[in-house]
Amino acid sequence: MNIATQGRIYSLLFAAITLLFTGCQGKKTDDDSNVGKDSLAADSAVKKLPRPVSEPLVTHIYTADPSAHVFNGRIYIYPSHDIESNTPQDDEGGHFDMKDYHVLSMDSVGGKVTDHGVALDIKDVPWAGRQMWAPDAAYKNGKYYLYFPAKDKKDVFHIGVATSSSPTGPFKAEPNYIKGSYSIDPAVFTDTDGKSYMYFGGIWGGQLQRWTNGNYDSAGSKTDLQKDSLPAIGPRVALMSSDMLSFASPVREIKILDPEGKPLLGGDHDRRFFEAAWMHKYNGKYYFSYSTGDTHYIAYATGSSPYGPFTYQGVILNPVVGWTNHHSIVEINGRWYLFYHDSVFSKDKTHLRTVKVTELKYRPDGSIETLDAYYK
Ligand code: FUB
Repeated sequence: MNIATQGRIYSLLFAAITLLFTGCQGKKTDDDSNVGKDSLAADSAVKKLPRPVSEPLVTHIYTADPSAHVFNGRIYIYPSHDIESNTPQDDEGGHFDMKDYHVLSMDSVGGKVTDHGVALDIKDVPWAGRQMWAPDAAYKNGKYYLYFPAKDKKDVFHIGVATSSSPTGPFKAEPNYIKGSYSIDPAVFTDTDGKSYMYFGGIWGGQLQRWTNGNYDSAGSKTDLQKDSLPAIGPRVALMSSDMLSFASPVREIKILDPEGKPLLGGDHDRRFFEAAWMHKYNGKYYFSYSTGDTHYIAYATGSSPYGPFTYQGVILNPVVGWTNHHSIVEINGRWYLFYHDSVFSKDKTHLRTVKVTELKYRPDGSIETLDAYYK
């Protein structure tokens, strides 16, 4: 089944389920917004949507794929900047045709959110052709680094890096993408020993299934390996160089195991990795979290090394309105938060999303409570 068909079926199912909810659309938080006005006018559809537990951080632009960090005591969010585009919807997400990044910031969760404007534009990235997807950021050596996937001029995804002296940019892109990088959704994690790692990859439109031999196979599958009884494709990890501009190790595939120690299989769509990697550390343990894509969960797996293997533990966030589910997890003043997105604000235009935040809770045994983005 292709991504568009899956998306339509999922939207229909979700609409049916949400008829059971009596809630109404969350109110807009920004009266100056021009975004979503047309879609909000269709009131009957609005009533079918579940009532969100969180409001969008901003509504004057569409934002998605939030990577949140605390730098110098302030919260910075590095999202994708979703736009309406003329690119027709296709099986590989061509309609996610984003062209720049904005940085958002706030001094506390619930505080005023500032949009710092365009931090990097695709026209200033020499190697990039189209589709600036989910970014991340890091700080080291007095510099801020913006990591971002984009398709090169041959339509192959790679991961680029851009630098700035400020967390809000503007960022200056390196002339070429990171050598050895491929696919999408970089997440850069700096461990307590100062070493930084990039986690990345995404199947289907993210092209990870076309890199099984270390080279891009343009004739490869549009979805996955199509071998359901074999181990699923794993996300990738590489050690970052000390200047944060390149990989200092070969790219490694990460193993995600079931609780019996067996690799999750390609057919296990409820649990296998799809895209949207994130890494955080809690009580000395490594928590690798990710989206299951076509089953729409944010799931997590834990391990004792940044390279894995990681053992599947459960779901952090149940499916949200829209096809994609993407997140980041960050500690802010001793509490933990999940940044995520959904398409409630644009209703079922799944490529137009808004970024949200909610608190995340650990149980005493270190497991994470499953969150719902909507009131029941
Ligand atoms: O925003 C474009 C893509 O959609 C991201 O790279 C994926 O993680 C999914 O959210």
